[in-house]
Amino acid sequence: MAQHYDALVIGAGFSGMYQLIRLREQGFSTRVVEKGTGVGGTWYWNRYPGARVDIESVEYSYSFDDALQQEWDWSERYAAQPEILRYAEHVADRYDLRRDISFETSVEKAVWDEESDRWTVTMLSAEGSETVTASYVIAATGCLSMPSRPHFEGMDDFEGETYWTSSYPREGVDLTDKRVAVIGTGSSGLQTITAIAPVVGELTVFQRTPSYAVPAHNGPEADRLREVRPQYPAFRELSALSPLGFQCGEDNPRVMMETDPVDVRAELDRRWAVGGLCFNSGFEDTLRDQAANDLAAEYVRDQIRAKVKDPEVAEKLCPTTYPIASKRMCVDTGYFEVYNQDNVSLVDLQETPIERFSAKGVVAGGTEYEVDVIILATGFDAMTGALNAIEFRNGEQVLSEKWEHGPRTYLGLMSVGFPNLLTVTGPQSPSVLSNMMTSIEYHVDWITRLLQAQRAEGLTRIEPRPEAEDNWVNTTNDLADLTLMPQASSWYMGANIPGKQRVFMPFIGGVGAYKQIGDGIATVGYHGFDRA
Ligand code: NA7
Repeated sequence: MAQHYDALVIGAGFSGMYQLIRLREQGFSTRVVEKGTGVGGTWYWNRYPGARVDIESVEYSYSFDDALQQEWDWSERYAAQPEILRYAEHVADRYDLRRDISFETSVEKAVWDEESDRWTVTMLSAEGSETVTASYVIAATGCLSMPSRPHFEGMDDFEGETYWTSSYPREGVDLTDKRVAVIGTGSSGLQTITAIAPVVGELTVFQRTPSYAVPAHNGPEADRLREVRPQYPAFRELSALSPLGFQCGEDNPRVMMETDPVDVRAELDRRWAVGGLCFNSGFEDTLRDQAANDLAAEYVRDQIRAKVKDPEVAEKLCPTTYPIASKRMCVDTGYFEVYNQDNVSLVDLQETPIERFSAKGVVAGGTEYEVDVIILATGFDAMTGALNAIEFRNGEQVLSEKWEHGPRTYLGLMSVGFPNLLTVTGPQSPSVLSNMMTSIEYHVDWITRLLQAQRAEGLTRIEPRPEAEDNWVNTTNDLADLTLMPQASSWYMGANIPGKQRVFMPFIGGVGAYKQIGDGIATVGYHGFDRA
């Protein structure tokens, strides 16, 4: 007989770990399955040089246990990957999580059994294949966990070393004095470039699309911790009700196009000086009015022009082809200044696309760039990639096939036809448009409350109603269409993956509004769901 669990959780990142803590507390038998050898999810895999969070450390951490937030010291305003991974490991130790986690194991398939209201889950590890059953499957699979690895002609011919940022070697790579190429200039690329520029011999950056980046003004976090700690619970409550799941001082955002230009400039200056992703939160029309967006975008371009000495290089680094914030903005720690170094050069792939890799390097626009190492920072099949990689099957229906033309969910938590399958920070929830920690905690708490309600009422099955799902899909699309977001070829739109349906995937109505909807639905007995 296959081992049975109340819940099977896929993934031991921050979602899966917290889900295990909550379900255990409530006495649900739970097993977590994790591909890696340790906890931490994103922070376990992404070990490239300079990897760093883009939300302030005091916000990007668990809030569920005041003792935990009182005892953990963050050293920097924006913690680096090793510190965040240490935090994840600390949490795993503190709550003794590892005993319920199967590491180096991947879920291949989950099949719904209509008779028993259970999922039969097949997983694979070095020991072979194992089948278990679970009343609920909770996919804590992460939004940026399925790397996108484009193929370049001649890749295998390259005689140097090739690394992907999403699976960078644990032990690091000695790049001292080497000739290094970096392909990709999203967050991962920017952070890698900034970190390695001081040590490499030569650095050639291959840029297809430049990024808008706001300075982090990173530094010690001790003062901020001293200020926040005494009032942490109240601080977290504000974050949970804020638009982004972290605080940006946007209680009364103004309309940029109705504000005196001198005041607009002063507000942008003030936010630039503070740094970070709150840059856009001073005005509520930045993301919906092209004219306002243009002003904010030009402000950032002027900052880039001021930082980069060579005007031609500066222009190439200036994003012009998409609205500011319609692609995830970057938070940098001296990125643009890197181009003032003599050993750093920029190849604009819009002018000279990559033709192929050669034995000696990268060929673009007829020029062969000879390098020792190529680092690829080409992004992820975001939001749906990791979910679609698992065969979730109910009879003839498979989730990835249902989602062929874009994800369809109710609240980003469940999808019609797949009872008792829940997704933490799934598509059509705020997820990647928010502080992931806030959104993770909200979803995990919501799911835990649901499972308690099911048990208390003697119910064994829950599934959204088709009309609830239709309404939610329409709501998320309509909200996105009120903004400039759909204009960009972003991973929010699935546009970075050839053949992927172009549709805006996250819920853009804000974390606070989403929480009110989710709480309301639960409070009235899970409106829009069929339960039995
Ligand atoms: P991103 O933001 O998707 O960046 C990927 C970068 O790689 C981006 O500049 C892409 O250019 C570039 N790219 C992708 N494919 C190619 C090919 N074939 N040739 C050249 N360049 C390519 O991923 P990141 O890992 O940097 O960041 C993901 C998130 O993690 C980030 O937003 C933070 O939230 C943390 P493109 O823009 O598609 O033209």
